[in-house]
Parts: sequence; structure tokens; C-alpha cells
Amino acid sequence: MPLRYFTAGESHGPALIAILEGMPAGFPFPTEFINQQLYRRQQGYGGGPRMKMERDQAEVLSGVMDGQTIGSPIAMRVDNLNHARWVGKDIDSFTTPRPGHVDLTAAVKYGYRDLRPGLERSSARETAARVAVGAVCQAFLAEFGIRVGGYVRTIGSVKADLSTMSLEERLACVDESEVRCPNPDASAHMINAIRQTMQNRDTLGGIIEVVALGLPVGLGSHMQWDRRLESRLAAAIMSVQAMKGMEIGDAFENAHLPGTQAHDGIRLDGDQLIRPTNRAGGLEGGITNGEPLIIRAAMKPIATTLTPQDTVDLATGTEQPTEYERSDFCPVPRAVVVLETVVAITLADALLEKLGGDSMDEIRPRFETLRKATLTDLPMDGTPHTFWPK
Ligand code: EPS
Repeated sequence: MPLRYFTAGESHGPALIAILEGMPAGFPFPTEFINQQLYRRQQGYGGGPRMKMERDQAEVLSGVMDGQTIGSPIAMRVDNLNHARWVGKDIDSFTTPRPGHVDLTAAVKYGYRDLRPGLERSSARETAARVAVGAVCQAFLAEFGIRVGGYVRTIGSVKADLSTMSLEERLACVDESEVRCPNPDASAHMINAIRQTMQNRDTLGGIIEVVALGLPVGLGSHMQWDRRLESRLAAAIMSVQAMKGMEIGDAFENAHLPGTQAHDGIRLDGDQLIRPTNRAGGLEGGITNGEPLIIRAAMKPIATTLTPQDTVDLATGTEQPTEYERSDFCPVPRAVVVLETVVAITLADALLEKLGGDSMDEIRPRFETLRKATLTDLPMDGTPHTFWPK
């Protein structure tokens, strides 16, 4: 896969670092857009006090000259302002693992004497570095008219009815809502549900939908398991902290239906092969089919609850209630930006794989020559043929 990225950094360490490799040369570097996306990631009702302390900004350390990418690895740094309050600080040991958190599994696996090293790296703070990478990929995709966006569908038991809104309408108003839900009524109910949850000293999860518009036909492949775009998107979504499930299109609903009701009929509109419905969510056989990509992801309610839960103090060997660590109450609205990020990275990778090339000058004309889903663009003439000819 042509695009690779890494992140490094702990939640309360000096900084987060991201390295993105594989971006072509000659692409206008979107510094302002990266910082806008970092800002968006910090907004959303249900966040914790940490978000008021940080002012995330990306400092670009390599890969860019004169405002353009030069094809070399792009390194970015996002400082943790909160680090100043933690450096050199004596802190109590933390030995009561939270159910559902990495605390216990990381401590067993790495042999830590305290739970903090595990939570420092597993923290969703890491997603700031990923959002910087994703913003570069989103700007790259935008060069080809491809747009990735997301919004909240449910928070706790509150579901938004979005059936009367087109995908474009949903994306256009998402940031007007404090919970990133395009339906204002549902938004108000979601805010109430989060407020109630905070009063109950608890946390809430939800379902986020991410869509990509303007995709060409032919990204991904059925030829090998790890080239299927479904599998690459699933890995990307499930790599985000607290994501526990995902579907493409109407996957879970389709599982209850007979085949004649679950698929999208293929029709002709002039020369163009079209699908009046999109239950497949834009992918067939691991390959984009030209319809909007639609992904839903299930985020668990985060594990850090003000109300104590059952655990064991690993230092004393006694059953104890959990101790509270500062945290978010409902990070679902903020996670929208993170999911947009990982989907954009996966699609930028798939587009670069399809087109090849090291510079935008090479890549742009190749995009124009991509095969279209039209009868004239397909070399089928109905000639009989022999299978496995000797
Ligand atoms: C998080 C706990 C909180 C969140 C954090 C994720 O941080 P802290 O422990 O410093 O209060 O705010 O998210 C971020 C810092 C961020 O930038 O997203 C956790 O336990 O995962």
C-alpha cells in the first residue's frame, strides 16, 4: 500500500508526533485545514476538562517546501500543553484497572508496575496526531473532487431520523450541532441524554456514520483478502479507540432480508450504469462502485466512569471499586472527526494505489483516464469464448 503512517506520543508527554509517508510531490500543503480539523476534533458536547486546556496546532517538521509537498515523509508535531502540569509531578500509584479499559491487559502484557504507562499511550489523545495526517489526506482527495464527512446517528438510546436529508445536506449542517447530529430535534435530545448521563456519573456511546462522495469506480480489489476495500476500512475504523463494531451500507439490516430485497438493482440511464438504491454502501466485491461510500461505526461508552465499578487492586490483592480518572463523558461527537480521518487515509491510500505516480503532475491526468461505469467504456461485445483453453 503506497501510503503509510505512524504516530508516537503519550497523552501527558511533551508532544504527539505523526509521520506520513507516500504523499506525492507537488501538492499544496493544507496547514490551515489541518489546524481547523484539529480544532474540530476538540469540539463537541460531552468532552472532558482536558479539551479546555489544549489548543492543538500541528507544527510541520519535514516533507514540505514552499508550501508544497516534496514527496518525502511528512512529520508533524502536536504539543500537549497539559504536559507542563505533569512533568516532574509526584503522582499516586494507580493499581485499580477499569473494566473495559486497556489498564489490565496492558499491565499483564507489558509487566508494568503501575497502570499509567498503558493508559498514557492508549488514550484517545493520540487521535490528534491522526487527525493531522487525515487532514492532509482529505485535502489530497479534494484535489480529485472526493469528499469525506461524518455525523452522529445515535447517542445512547436517542436515534436521529435523517431519512428526509440527502448526504450533502447532512454534511452541510453537521457542525451547527454541538453533538454533530444533522437533525436539530435529535441533537437537543442527545444533549439532554448526555447531560443526564453526567448527572448520573456515567458515560454514553453511540453510532457514527461516515460517508465519502465523488469516489471513482475501481478503488480496492477482490483479488486478495488484504486488498479488499471493506477489509481495509474495517481495520481503519476498528483501530480508533473505543470503536467496537462497524458496517458498510445496510449490512446488519440486509442480514435479515432475502437476497432479492437486499441488493441494489442495476439500471441504465442513457449510457450510464446506475443503481437507484445504495444498500451496499458504495462497495461491491471489495471495490468502489461509484455510489457514495457509507460506513457506520459503533462506539462503546468509555470505560472511565465517575460511578465506581468492580475491580481488584493489583497492589493489595483485594477487591475494590475503581478510582476516577479525569475523562470525557461522551466522546462520540468528537470521534466523528477521527473517523473521517481514518476513512480519508484509507481512501487516499487506495486512490494512490490505483493511480500510481510520485507527483501530482503525473497523477492528475491518470485520474481523468479512469474507466467509467458506462456501456461505451466497457470492452464487452458478447463474443463466445473458451474457458481455460488448452
Ligand atoms: C482520555 C482522557 C482524557 C480525555 C482524553 C482521552 O484526557 P485526560 O486524562 O488528560 O483528562 O480528554 O482525550 C484527549 C486528551 C484528547 O485530546 O482527545 C482517555 O482516557 O482516553
